[in-house]
Amino acid sequence: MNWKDLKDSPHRRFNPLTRDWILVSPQRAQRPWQGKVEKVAEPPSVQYDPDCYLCPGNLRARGHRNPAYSGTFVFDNDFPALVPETPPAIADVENLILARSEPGVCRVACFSPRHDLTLSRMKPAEIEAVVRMWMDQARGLAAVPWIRYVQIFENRGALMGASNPHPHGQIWTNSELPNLPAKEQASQEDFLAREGKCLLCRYLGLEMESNERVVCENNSFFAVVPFWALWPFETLVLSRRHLGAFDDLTPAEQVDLADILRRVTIRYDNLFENSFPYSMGFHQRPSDGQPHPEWHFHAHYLPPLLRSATVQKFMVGYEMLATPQRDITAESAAARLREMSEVHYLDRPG
Ligand code: H2U
Ligand code: ZN
Repeated sequence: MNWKDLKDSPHRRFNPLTRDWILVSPQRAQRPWQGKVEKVAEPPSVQYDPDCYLCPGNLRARGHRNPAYSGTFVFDNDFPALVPETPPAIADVENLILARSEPGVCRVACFSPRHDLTLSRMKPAEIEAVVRMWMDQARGLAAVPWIRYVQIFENRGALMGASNPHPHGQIWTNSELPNLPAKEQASQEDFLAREGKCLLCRYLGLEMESNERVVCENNSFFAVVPFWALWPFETLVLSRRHLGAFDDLTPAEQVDLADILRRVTIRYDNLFENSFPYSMGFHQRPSDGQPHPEWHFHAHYLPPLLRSATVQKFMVGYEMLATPQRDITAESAAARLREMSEVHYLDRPG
């Protein structure tokens, strides 16, 4: 059977970053839907919300007042999942009841003072300022000796559990490598040792050759629907150059990163003409003082919407108990995203 036939019938695809398999069932995209209908998420209509705990000048839940900020604004999470002054402790009963204390730092990063904006509707220069803020945060936190990993991410939309539509992301840091970066690190390390080259540099080369799953590109970055995509319109943003971390971005690459994030999120919003929900985050080399030549800087966009603003993907049943599965192929998702306009539907003239 050749690849063309394989594409239309059930098959498994391998994720070389996590070394997991996913099930692809392209024929199921046609099935009727009588399930849950989600409410269409509309962006807020006001630039300032007196009740928003992220808007400039407002009081937060624990009594701190936000400054009258005009660009980005970062603060320590008032309800952090991890705290720096966690005392070291270990529990270990026959490797079955096993626990370790975990110190960390959690921050909230506002992208804009405007309550009604999203990254997709901010100006290029404003998104570049967000990229520089991420770089400063990554650099500062990575310099803390016990911090081994800086995870920068954004939850967008109530569907993804974001508590507030005000444009913001989060930064969590750990003293240990979190699960997914640890898996990706092991795969990249093995690939480099075995093949003598970087896993994601090589993968990007293959995507550039086939051009089947590329969504958009600029001088420094590519957005592709990865071959092993699990979420319906999942994308992977890859640097052309072998960068390891935020710290390695040149000024031109900072501008290009802002550009590709803007264009990917505009395409997302235009897909169903809503404020498209997703979780996204950057993966970069750990800050453990090692050179990590295997690490290739990238961002994952993991959006749950499947067929419309009201039909989303859930991980249930077989997926919770056996193997995750998707109905639309990475190739058809990439084709849909590729044909989307790069003018945001709310900013169309007329
Ligand atoms: P999400 O919307 O991405 O879930 O995150 C918002 C974070 O803001 C959340 O982690 C924090 C919550 O703990 N927060 C504050 O730090 N101060 C507040 O006044 C409310 C929410
Ligand atoms: Zn706000």
